[in-house]
Amino acid sequence: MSNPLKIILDTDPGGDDIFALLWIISLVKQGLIELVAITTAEGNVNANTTFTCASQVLGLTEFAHIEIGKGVTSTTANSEDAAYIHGVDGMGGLAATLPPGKHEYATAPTSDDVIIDKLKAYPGEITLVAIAPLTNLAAAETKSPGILKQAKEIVVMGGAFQVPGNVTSQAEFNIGFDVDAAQIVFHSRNDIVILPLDITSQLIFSPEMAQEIYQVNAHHQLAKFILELNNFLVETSLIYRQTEGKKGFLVHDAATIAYLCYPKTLLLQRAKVEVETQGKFTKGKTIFDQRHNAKINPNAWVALQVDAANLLAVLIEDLKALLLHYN
Ligand SMILES: [Ca+2]
Repeated sequence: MSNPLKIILDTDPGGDDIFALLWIISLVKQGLIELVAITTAEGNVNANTTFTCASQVLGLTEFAHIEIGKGVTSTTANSEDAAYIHGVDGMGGLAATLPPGKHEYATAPTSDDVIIDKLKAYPGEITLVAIAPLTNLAAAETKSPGILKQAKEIVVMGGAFQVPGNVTSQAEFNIGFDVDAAQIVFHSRNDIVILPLDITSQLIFSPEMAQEIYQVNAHHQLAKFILELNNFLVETSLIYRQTEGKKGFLVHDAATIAYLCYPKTLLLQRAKVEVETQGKFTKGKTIFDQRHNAKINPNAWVALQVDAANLLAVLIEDLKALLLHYN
């Protein structure tokens, strides 16, 4: 068996972030992934809250030994957070039901420093999984130019190309939150992998799926957490019209893990992606030229098709496998 894939998860938990993290932890338990560190970011909720949320979920899953960075505060970000979807604690009010996190925010390193240190320690080996606004990655690149080229690969959940945005009619949340950071990251190398709303808006995780996972080990606190988090997210997703009226919530961030471990569920296209950083009506829009003209200098691989049923099926099976580990 080959060595496990080294990952840094850059995240702003956030409900779908938590599902992506639990998927990673299942794959760690299966020997396929090594979680090197978590770098939390401002986004869905503020930096202190995303840090605390990540720490509590790591505690719940017996992974409290994993290092957590605290989010860089962006000077250019100008968007509202998404507490209306995820709850003010980033997890639907469930923070109070979990043991307190073991990580200390005041003394934690900042996320950009964690990214720089780890990429220098393992050049070419670490995959950066970026499921938050790209503030931390851009800060690392600005502080240490060229550092992002030291990642094995950078996999981003963000953008919207042939579908509407979700924070404005044009902009997806992670890109729209910090447009300048996104533009820096997209120009840092020529093989950024982008999982946009085009495919993640098809990933509707339903209450029945949560129930199926819960039943595997209903007595474990993690099972109840998954069920209750799902219930909360389903409700807010319906209120804010995220799922075309279907009962469920969108596990956007989990698409990154599917790309890494179940690539057959996705079809990607080479493209030169730009972020609209100025537009009066279109700020935060992600763009590539879709005309049939010859073009050169692509910087990205963009997923535009997904086998959603298959992706959700493997996510469910891996979360069931995770719960069985705690028997
Ligand atoms: Ca996220």
